[in-house]
Amino acid sequence: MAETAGETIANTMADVYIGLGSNMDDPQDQLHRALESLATEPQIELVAVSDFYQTPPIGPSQPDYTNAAAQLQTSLSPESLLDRLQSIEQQQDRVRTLRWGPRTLDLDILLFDKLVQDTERLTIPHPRMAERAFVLLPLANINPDLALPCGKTVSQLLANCSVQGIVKLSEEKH
Ligand code: A4P
Ligand code: MG
Repeated sequence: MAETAGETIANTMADVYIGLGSNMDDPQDQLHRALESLATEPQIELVAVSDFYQTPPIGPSQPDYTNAAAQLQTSLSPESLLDRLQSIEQQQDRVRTLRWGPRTLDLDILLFDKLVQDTERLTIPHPRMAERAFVLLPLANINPDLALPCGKTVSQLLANCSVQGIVKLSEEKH
């Protein structure tokens, strides 16, 4: 809550975590470009970025991914944030063919405050995040004590995941 001219107004900024992934056309550069786009979006403040990780693909046979996570503050609704993320994916030539197939850029909303929602377009928390080391390891790099709406922390969930084959690529945190 903030005070202005004796009036109390609600703080409408949400604390959001997103997952970034790429396994085509210079994945590390794809993630850097996406982060630059996010940083210049109105109504989005980039708060923290994890290190980058090389991760074995889950799904059909395809090249390894580069994965990372970012913490944002935003006044956008979840649906408007998804619109912005999908337009950044389009700017970077994302073509949707095979489910879980290779992609230049995937931007997923992982957590949006403590929101739990399951609509046709948007499921929050991201439905598969709790069992995926390629999501949890970057998140733990930002904040291992971050709690999901289920009450478990990122580090507790990570303890039940295999991190085999995952390699830290670079120190990106800022
Ligand atoms: N959608 C629903 N909830 C969300 C959300 N929380 N965030 C809908 C973003 N989108 C959400 O997504 C399909 C639809 O999901 C969207 O139109 C949106 O309305 P998409 O990005 O077009 O397709 P996708 O990413 O192929 O589908 P999906 O099911 O989200 O895939 P995943 O689960 O993200 O898996 N292996 C490694 N190592 N690293 C990876 O990053 N990624 C995937 C994709 C597979 N294997 C991987 C990785
Ligand atoms: Mg996706």
